[in-house]
Amino acid sequence: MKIVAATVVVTSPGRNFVTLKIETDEGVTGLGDATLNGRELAVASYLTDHVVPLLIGTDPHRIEDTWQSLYRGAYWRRGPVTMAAIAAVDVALWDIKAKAAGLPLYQLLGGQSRERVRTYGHAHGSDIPELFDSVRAMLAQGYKSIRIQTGIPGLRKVYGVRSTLDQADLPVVEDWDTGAYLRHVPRVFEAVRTEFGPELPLLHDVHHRLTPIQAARLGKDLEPYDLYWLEDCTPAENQDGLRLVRKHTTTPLAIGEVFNTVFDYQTLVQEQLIDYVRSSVTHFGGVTPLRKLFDFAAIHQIKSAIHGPEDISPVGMAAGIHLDLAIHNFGIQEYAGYTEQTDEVFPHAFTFSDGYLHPGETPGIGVELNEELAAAHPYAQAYLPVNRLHDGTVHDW
Ligand code: GCO
Ligand code: MG
Repeated sequence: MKIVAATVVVTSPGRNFVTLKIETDEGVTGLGDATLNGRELAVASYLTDHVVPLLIGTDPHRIEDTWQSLYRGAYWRRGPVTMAAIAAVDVALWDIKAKAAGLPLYQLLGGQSRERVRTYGHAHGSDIPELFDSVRAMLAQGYKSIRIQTGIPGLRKVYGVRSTLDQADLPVVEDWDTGAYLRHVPRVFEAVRTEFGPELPLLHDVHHRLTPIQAARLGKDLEPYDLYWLEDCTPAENQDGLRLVRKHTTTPLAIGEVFNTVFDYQTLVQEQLIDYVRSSVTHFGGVTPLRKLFDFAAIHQIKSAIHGPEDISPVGMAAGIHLDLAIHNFGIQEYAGYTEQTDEVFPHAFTFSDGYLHPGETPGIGVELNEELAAAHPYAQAYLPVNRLHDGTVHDW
């Protein structure tokens, strides 16, 4: 089998997605997700201008070799643009291999280790009553584990609180006050536990905003509310900082959605400073390296928790769900769901019901791209917000 064409499709059915389609001389095609929220066209160009010419004429079955040649052959290693581009190729090749074998991808990854994939969804409210309504709505949709995000008194707009997308044609400016946040969040969890009882698994995303000592304090303050995890409590490129957090609190920690390679996790995993690795197929270079990360994490009793916001396309999501079903050290899968418009552009075999996902039995990853419909939703420039302190200083978003 030979690759005869590879094309990049940028479509915006409500938000931007970048998809790579690889075609072979035997008529089997594969799809890969290359969406990097807010920097989409950089990856599209990386693929079209620099990667596609290298693929034409090669054997799509040589996934490991292709991955290594794109990673090592670029000389300039790592980084989100490079790794999203490599991910798209990797997933498209796995899609082709599994279709050629007539098997859903999870069968090539070792077969299922469980019947279905547990998810968590997002509840949010600008205040506690609004948050309670949102938790009830999530429970009604079947979710069994729920991430809790709320507004903070005195702040206009905080990460995770609006369901509409945090995108705009210029970055929205949000405001931040660490003291107000640290005082408020434990009260929120106390209220949620009182209302919804001790059993519901609850998660919270700090979104990289604290120093290690502040994160340590928050982890301690939240211990009575028994969180499933505290996510991205610090900007974790400072891996050493997690030692301090870990010394102070038993609240489980999840980190890694902005990481691109296993090297970003080296200290965190080897010293067991975290409990869940959060990378997605799309931002980590594909199924090939993510599988290796999960095996590395497993040795240290760390579980998977694939990043699954709306800005991972159904193609990237599907690839993740196949991994979730197959690996032994699965933890939980984030699932924000998709709009009808997105589902029409990307018809998929994976299903969500009763709080669980299943990748389906369609050969490959089980996602198609409706190219006509995709063309009807052209790219629209969009940025993530920026975050500023009250004196105007830029803070982590
Ligand atoms: C999450 C994430 C996302 C990111 C988004 C940025 O836990 O789902 O933090 O909400 O902010 O993916 O593009
Ligand atoms: Mg997050």
